[in-house]
Amino acid sequence: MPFERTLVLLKPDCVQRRLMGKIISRFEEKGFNLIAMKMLQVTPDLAKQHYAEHVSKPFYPGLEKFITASPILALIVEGLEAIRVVREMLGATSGLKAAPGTIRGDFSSSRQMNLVHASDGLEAAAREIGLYFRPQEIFSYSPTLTPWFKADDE
Ligand code: FUP
Repeated sequence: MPFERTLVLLKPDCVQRRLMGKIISRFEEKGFNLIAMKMLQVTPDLAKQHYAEHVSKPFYPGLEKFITASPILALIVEGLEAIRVVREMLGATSGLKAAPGTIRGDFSSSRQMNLVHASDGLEAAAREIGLYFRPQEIFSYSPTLTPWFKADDE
């Protein structure tokens, strides 16, 4: 099973609503490793790079205004099949459609203010990690509890 890294952003609504701790706890409790973390203010330029596929869409101006409005917390989450599993933990894009039990399903009732971003594939994860972190800001370590979260051959 692939051991992957994925970029997670706790968006401005998450920081403002004081939900960072709760959401970080979900990833920790699941057994993922947090290997990088940084608070930053997204600039319009970074927003355009991050959301390159959406820049020409009608909803983009509102999305840029939202994502640049207040600081965010960027994280790198690492673990087995982290890209797929973290996306599933987030739930559907809109908090109104996301299943109960998912982060968006439990805490969001909006399509734009959906609290969290996570990379949607290997290529996106590599690109997005590069946008937010320099190599020296990423920590490779083996948490001592690892043998209690997965078998050696997993
Ligand atoms: P996701 O992969 O679930 O984060 O969602 P998308 O890549 O489809 O969309 C990126 C962000 O644009 C979402 F977080 C929410 C926002 N968005 C809108 O604000 N309006 C829309 O109509 C669609 C997406």
